[in-house]
Amino acid sequence: MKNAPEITFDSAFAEDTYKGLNSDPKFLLSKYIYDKNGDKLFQKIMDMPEYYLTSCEFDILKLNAENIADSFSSENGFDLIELGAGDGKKTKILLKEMVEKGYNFDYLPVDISQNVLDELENSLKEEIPEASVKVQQGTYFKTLEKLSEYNSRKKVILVLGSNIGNLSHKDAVDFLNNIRNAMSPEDMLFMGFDQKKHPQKILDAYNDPSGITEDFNKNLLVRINSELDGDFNLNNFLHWETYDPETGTAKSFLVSKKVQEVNIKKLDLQIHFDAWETIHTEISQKYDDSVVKWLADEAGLSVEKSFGDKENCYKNYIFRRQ
Ligand code: AVI
Repeated sequence: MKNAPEITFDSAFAEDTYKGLNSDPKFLLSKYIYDKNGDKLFQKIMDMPEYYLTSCEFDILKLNAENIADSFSSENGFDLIELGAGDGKKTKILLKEMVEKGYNFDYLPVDISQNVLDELENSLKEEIPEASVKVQQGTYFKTLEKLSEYNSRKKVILVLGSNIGNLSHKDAVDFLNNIRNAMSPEDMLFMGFDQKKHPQKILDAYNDPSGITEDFNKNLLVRINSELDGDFNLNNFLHWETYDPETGTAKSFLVSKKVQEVNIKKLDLQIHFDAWETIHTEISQKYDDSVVKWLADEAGLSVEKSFGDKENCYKNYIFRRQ
């Protein structure tokens, strides 16, 4: 990176964008894809036939609902805390099962967006009125810190959707370790991990012909244009996906189709792109049992059980503190 001039940034987005576009090779952070538009595009991705992750996890929960619900249950009841709850479509399968069995539990969905939580709460009132729901607005970690102080009964922490895959192994260990530190010995973590599989199936999931994933990836440029007064021309960039079957890492890029200059007024920045120069935007890590066990070990957790679909395309693991 160039020597940083004395510059103050209005937001973490501004600072991270400045850093990423001044690096060699250039990068942007995938967490900034998710504004209102990015959230909508991700909803569309989850409905795409190529994006097998959602239907695989749905099937796993459906097929094993009874078994999973039984592992969660506890004599004194439990709190089911879901990090990044979204529309709760998959979680509702488990909630229905637990309500039917008369389990004593509270459902605490955590999400950064109050809007998402309001919608979830309303739909739950209609579809599963028996469930006790206490929505928690905030970031994962602030909420986990708060919740780690409630130790009156068992906590089950739910993270669905293979969200961990958007983190490097190092960040994934930190993430798991933060969760572990909020857990008591009887608590459980239930988490989804997309698995290594035929490389073409993975590439297809991240490179749909309808261009939804391309729009999702380019939402980073849209945000820079609107929030930082940039002049990226979206047509001058190509959405490109790679998958390395050895490491299990899928990577998304935006590739400059030509030599071009881009101005970002609020960062007081002009960026030069060579023809075919890349901006790395996202990783979507794929796992196998040994990598999941290694990550868990590093974070002080152990795998207690796992549930897969017929082809083991995707797995949900139950972890406990070591
Ligand atoms: C949210 N996350 C797990 C998605 C994934 O599969 O990496 C984000 C995504 N990126 C492109 N398509 C979906």
